[in-house]
Amino acid sequence: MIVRSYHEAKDTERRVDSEGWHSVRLLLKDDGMGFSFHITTIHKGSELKMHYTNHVECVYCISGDGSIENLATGDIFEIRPGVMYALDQHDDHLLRANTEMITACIFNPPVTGREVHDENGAYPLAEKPASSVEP
Ligand code: 9YT
Repeated sequence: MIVRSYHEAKDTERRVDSEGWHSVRLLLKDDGMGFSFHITTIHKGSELKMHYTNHVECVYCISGDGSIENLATGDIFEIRPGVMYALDQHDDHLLRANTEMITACIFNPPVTGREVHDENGAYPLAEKPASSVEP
């Protein structure tokens, strides 16, 4: 069993800061769960373009409000406490925070710890999937 406190983890290297957000990663690849689990705070007024081409992610809004735009379709959804979105199609998206927004996020495959977005708004894969290994 793994038990961790956000309040303790937030002052360790589990906290990652980047432009417009910070995140406390409570479960990582090394924990062997098959997913990672993060409490991510989006700073007020941030507009984050993200495109997780290597991961699927779901996000649950705990507090704050904003919106998510699906950049493939132009659809915009309001985000407020109790709303979940799942990027099941590796959806290219824009997240806007009207206020500070606190979210719980799950990534599959799990992140390893220090990832921040690359120029395309993606995180690299920790390792290539078995199907892409060259003979
Ligand atoms: C809500 C959101 O954008 N989540 C992304 C995950 C977060 N940036 C992290 O922990 O890397």
